[in-house]
Amino acid sequence: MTPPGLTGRLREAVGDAGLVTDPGQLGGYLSDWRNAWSGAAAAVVRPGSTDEVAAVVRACGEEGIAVVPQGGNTGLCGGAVPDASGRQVVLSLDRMRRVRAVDPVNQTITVEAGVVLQAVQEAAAAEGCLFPLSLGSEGSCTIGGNLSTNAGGTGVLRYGTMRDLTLGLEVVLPDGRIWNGLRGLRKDNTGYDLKHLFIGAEGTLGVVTAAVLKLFPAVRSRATAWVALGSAQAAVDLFGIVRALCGDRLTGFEIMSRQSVDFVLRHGSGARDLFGAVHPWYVLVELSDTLPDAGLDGLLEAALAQAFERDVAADAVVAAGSAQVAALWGLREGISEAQNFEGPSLKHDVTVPVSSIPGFVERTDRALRAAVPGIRIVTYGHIGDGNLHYNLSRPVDSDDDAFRGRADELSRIVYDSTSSFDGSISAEHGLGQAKRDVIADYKDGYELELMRSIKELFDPRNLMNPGKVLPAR
Ligand code: FAD
Ligand code: 2HG
Ligand code: ZN
Repeated sequence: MTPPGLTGRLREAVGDAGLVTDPGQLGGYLSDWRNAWSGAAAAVVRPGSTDEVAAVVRACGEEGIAVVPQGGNTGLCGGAVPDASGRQVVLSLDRMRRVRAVDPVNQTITVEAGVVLQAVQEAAAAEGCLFPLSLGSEGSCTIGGNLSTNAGGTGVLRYGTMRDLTLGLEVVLPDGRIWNGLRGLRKDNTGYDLKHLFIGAEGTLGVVTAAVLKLFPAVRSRATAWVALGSAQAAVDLFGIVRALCGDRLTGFEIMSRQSVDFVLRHGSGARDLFGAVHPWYVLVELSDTLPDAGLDGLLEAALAQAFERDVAADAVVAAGSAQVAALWGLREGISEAQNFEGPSLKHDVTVPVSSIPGFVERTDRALRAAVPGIRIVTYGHIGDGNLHYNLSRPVDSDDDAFRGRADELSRIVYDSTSSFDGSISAEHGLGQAKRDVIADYKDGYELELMRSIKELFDPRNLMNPGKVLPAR
């Protein structure tokens, strides 16, 4: 039961503007965008400042109520969704949308946690700088969510993950105290680097309220190619060729199986195939440079010429103009949404060493096809980081529920295979509630015990996003 005084205390903390009570507005906070997870809540609060966040966390702590931090709610493993008890409070950062400072000389930007990623990119661009994190969900996801999932995306190859892009944090701890670690320093060796504990913690150690992020010089030229390939091995070989020739200018290297592209061609508006023939695999390669006229098309063509000479590439097109660049990225970024039209998507977000990708794909595909003849394997992702979204859709003309019923068994096949290649079962989306139990079978027990000790140190009463990340005991 919700403590009787809770609503009054929360209203005191955030005012009427920060308390959501209208049942019509609550729904969006209680389930994820795919409706894969849903829950109930004692209240949804939307604090407008760090002090208000602290007041909410303190009030909840005193009433023994758990807090579920939420950003754009675009996460893919149920981390921002409350449980079904109706006793948790959802704390949305969606009113904390201030860019506090941009410092082009220090190459930093200080933003509140609820700022949408695209708004950070735009604020950086307005100062002639680049904030390089780039995700398909960038129009809705927030910096707090990006930090808490250590988001990756399509620029990791050149710029790293959110962890690499962060210099400082401000966090409200589970006891309501505010840790101000908003330092914009590139060097700071004064003991343990606490910010790294909160990055990737999926809201289980505290509520991130603001961050100092790294900026980079603006990109002034790009070249983008779409390459058809006969095998996953050819994609890895192409990666080696382009990287050796283009070095740091290689900023994106994304793979898509034909099955993935087929879904976008079927469901994406205006999507069209680029080549006359059908190929098993495609790669999107992107080069970028800070010089306006860096000769990138020529460089990319030289790399592709080598790939053709070595029989690595089957066909290729270098985009001519921004409309074609957008169309190529549309084919890539449209996969996640397009798969939803084909029945339940069993999502797996794995990494293995890049050199193991061909072996992983071959072995895992074989095992899955033996288990479910006709299964549609939707493999795509950030192959330059060794990160595959190895998603599954049911066979055509088969039953959604029957496929859902086999989800654990099929995920087990994918994860066992990942593990046999020394990989990780979550490359960038996190564990949330989706993988919090299965991780116990794939992570060293001592490592999990250390994680539990950290959780207990910060949150001894288990009131900060409980039921996420750590396996149930
Ligand atoms: P939410 O979904 O709201 O929350 C995610 C987790 O962070 C939850 O555990 C939540 O409790 C916690 N959290 C949120 N805000 C805070 C805070 N202020 N303090 C503490 N904890 C907090 N992810 C990638 O990494 N790479 C991709 O390429 C990528 N592409 C995507 C494409 C699409 C189409 C979609 C829908 C999602 C994609 N994602 C990707 C997943 C998702 O967008 C990211 O994980 C994103 O970083 C989540 O941000 P959010 O604000 O929506 O977080
Ligand atoms: C991407 O890279 C995202 O497109 C989403 O990480 C992956 O929906 C997915 O499985
Ligand atoms: Zn991804």
